[in-house]
Amino acid sequence: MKLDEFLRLNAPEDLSALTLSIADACIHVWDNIPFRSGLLAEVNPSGESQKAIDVFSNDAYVEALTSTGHAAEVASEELVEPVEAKGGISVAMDPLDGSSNVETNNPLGSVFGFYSKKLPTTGRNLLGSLYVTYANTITLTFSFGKGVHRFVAVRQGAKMAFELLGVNLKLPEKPEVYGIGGSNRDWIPPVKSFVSSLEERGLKIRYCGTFAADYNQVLSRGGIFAYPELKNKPKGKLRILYETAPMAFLNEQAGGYATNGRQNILDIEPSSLTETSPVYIGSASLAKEVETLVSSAT
Ligand code: FDP
Repeated sequence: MKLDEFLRLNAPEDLSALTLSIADACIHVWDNIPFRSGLLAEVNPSGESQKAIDVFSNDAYVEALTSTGHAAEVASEELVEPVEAKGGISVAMDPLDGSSNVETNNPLGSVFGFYSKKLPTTGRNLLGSLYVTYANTITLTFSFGKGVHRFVAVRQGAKMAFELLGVNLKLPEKPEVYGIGGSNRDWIPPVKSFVSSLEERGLKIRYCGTFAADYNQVLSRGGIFAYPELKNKPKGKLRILYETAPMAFLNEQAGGYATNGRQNILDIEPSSLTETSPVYIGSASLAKEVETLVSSAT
């Protein structure tokens, strides 16, 4: 089944239009990756160096989302202020997740949250979320609150189309993989002991440095991804609005749980667009276990 047909049957008009605009734009972004991997002089609002493909993907998605008429604003990791528009849905996005993987040709991603309220706001106001993986194929994985569904890009003549890969995806019962960001020497003690116990239980380490791609394999294989509280970064690295809340929403729809170590990521009230939080996300049993360890240690 094609993406447009699936959305016509299973999603409201506004979220369908936003999703279809992302489906078109992500092919355009993908096509441009080989030509746009040089560093620009500017830094983004979070102080990281921007690469041409970061700027390009930001502009491509802003244009695609606002032209649907359904975006009220588009906030982006690459923008200081959101772009205002006239629709009803606030979109928060990381247009190119894992940009340090551009030069090495490792997987990249894009992450989108569709909120019913003006940003910043809590993940409880998410209507849906979606992430793209650019790897050996391009996939779109999304949830609008009724299950998690995945499509893959396939060539059709001169164009690409998205074909259904799976509906109502659920995290497997038995967790298999884990990936933890940051340097091992900076992990707080409960994270260190949690990781040792994952090893003792035979889980395999899998980490590529792109949140969307690292989470993607947790969704398929079961397990946990974390960008934890670090000794030198108590609020972790990943942004609540653009990254952790959208993924937490989708992960919950897949039967999982996501925490900052003390509370459900979806309950956090971010006070700024760029606020970060530690994240432990994936199989519910493991995310709850690490939440207990972290919260009882401090
Ligand atoms: P990047 O800075 O390369 O865009 O979004 C931030 C992020 O990537 C995540 O995708 C990824 O999980 C994390 O940073 C990787 O950080 P480390 O390099 O510190 O592991």
